[in-house]
Amino acid sequence: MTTDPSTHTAAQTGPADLSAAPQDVRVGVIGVGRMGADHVERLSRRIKGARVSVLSDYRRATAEKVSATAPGSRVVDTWQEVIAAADVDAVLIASPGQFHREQVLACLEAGKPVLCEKPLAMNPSDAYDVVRAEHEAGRALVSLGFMRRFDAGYGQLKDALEAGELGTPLLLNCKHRNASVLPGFTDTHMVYDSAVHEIDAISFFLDEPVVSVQTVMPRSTEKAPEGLHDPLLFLFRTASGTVVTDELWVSTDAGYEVRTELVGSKGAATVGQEAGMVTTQQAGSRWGGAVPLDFRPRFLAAYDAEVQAWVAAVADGSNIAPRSATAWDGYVAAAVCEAAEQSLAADGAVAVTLRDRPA
Ligand code: ISE
Repeated sequence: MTTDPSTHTAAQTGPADLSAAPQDVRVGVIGVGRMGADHVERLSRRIKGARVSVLSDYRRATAEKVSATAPGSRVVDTWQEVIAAADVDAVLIASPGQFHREQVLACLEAGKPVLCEKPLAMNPSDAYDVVRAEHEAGRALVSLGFMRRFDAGYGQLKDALEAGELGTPLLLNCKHRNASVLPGFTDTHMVYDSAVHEIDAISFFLDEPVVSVQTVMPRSTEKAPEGLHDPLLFLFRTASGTVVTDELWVSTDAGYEVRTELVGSKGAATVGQEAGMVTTQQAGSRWGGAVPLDFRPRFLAAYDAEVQAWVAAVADGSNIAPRSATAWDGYVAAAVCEAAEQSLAADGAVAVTLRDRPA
């Protein structure tokens, strides 16, 4: 990766000199908190063919600090300036979810490819606005950051399904554990922030719509933060009758664990678990090796693969990498999340209805 330390100046705000067109994809990053800073680090150190040129965060001091780690980058005051910057070829959005719709729409307006962290929007109607805008723009520009699609285990399972090795999918059993969550995490975050990954896994593995979802509340662990129902169990049913279970527990106090088992008519396969004895949900847990503490080390390779594939797609003009989640996937996830959240208060399953997919 080429970087030019001489261009690093946090105070510089004007567009770069474009007379010598750089080969690297110049990425503008919006939001450099936990996930955004992680992406800046990977773009600056591990991703080939890209560099961070411009970044912003609502905390200017955070932006300056992160920019100092990314040679050649500069800080601007607003996310609008990131998108508009002449030295930004493509945008990576890692701001809080409630800003995603507006920021992705602005990228579409500017005609710039964008990789947006999940969720695409906080409700299906907002997510559909993005689907419609992209359709009207007439160009596929939106990739959505469901990084598990780039996890090696996920890829193997997808390959096995596509090759017919497992037969007809009957059940997909998912387990998702976090050691802890950030303060302020609510039941809504359980759905839109955490279970949303398994909801996208349904689109990824089964490639068919969810028709209903039931959210079940077991008794909560005493480790759960005040007011949070933890764990939760989700039961999804797809159009063809495959049932998906998702056990989600986000305050284990132990480690990070994501396990996925597909039960097919010809056999079952599990990914996310190393061979050997495995103990979890207790201090000193073992998962082949040490259990990672959060999703960043667990999915480091998946995030790297995701961002590398996106950069390659931007460079070759296709803009969206094979197997990447799209705006449509983001809309589907939001529609299923909405039903899952409604089911928290309902007695039984809630139906999911999807709008038409633009041709
Ligand atoms: C977080 O936002 C993520 O995306 C992680 O992958 C997930 O495991 C965690 O539950 C979420 O809070």
